[in-house]
Order: sequence, then structure tokens, then C-alpha cells
Amino acid sequence: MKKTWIIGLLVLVVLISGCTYGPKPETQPAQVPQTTNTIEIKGFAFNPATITIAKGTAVTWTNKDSAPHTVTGDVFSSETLNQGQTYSFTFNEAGSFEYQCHIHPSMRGKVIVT
Ligand SMILES: [Cu+2]
Repeated sequence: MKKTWIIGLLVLVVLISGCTYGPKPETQPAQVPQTTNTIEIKGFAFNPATITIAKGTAVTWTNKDSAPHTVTGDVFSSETLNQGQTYSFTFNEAGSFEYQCHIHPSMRGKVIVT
């Protein structure tokens, strides 16, 4: 009977001490170059339309529209992206890369790689 009480107390101590460690705080220094970037395709527009990234960064586009879109540039090109689908491309060369939606050519975006 007493043993059970001690075990119960131990479990309680473990539970309480476990609570003091909470989720780790976000410790991401601003100086660290971004290694991923996401662009939403929404409302027939790339958002953000222009991004600046460091060389070696992978950019992921996600189509949030019900309409299909593409991400079409000179050195990269996606298949037709339906709603919820994504396309990723890693930019290993510095430069300015313009792209558009092949289906809706008025949709334009630019990736600047430094
Ligand atoms: Cu489109």
C-alpha cells in the first residue's frame, strides 16, 4: 500500500518536472542565410512576386488557387500545378531569374539569387 503511494508520488514528480521544460524557444539568428523559401500562388499572382535568396537556396512554390498554374522560367519549369501541389527548385547560380505562369502569362515573378 505504501509502495503504491511512493510510486504515485514519483510519477507526479516526473510529470511536474517534465512541465518545466516546455517547447524550445525559436532560436534562429537573423544572420544565418535562409536555406528555404516559399512562394504562394494565390489569386492569380505569385506572392511574394520578387524574392531575394542566397545561392544554394531551394524555393518552393505552392498553388493555393483552384485554377492550375505553372512556374516557368528559363532555367527551371514546373509541370502544371493543381491546387495544393508544390514545385521546388534549388538556385545554385547567382543572378536574376524571371518567371511566369505558362497558362496565365500576366502572372510574373522574379527570384534574385545573391
Ligand atoms: Cu496561372
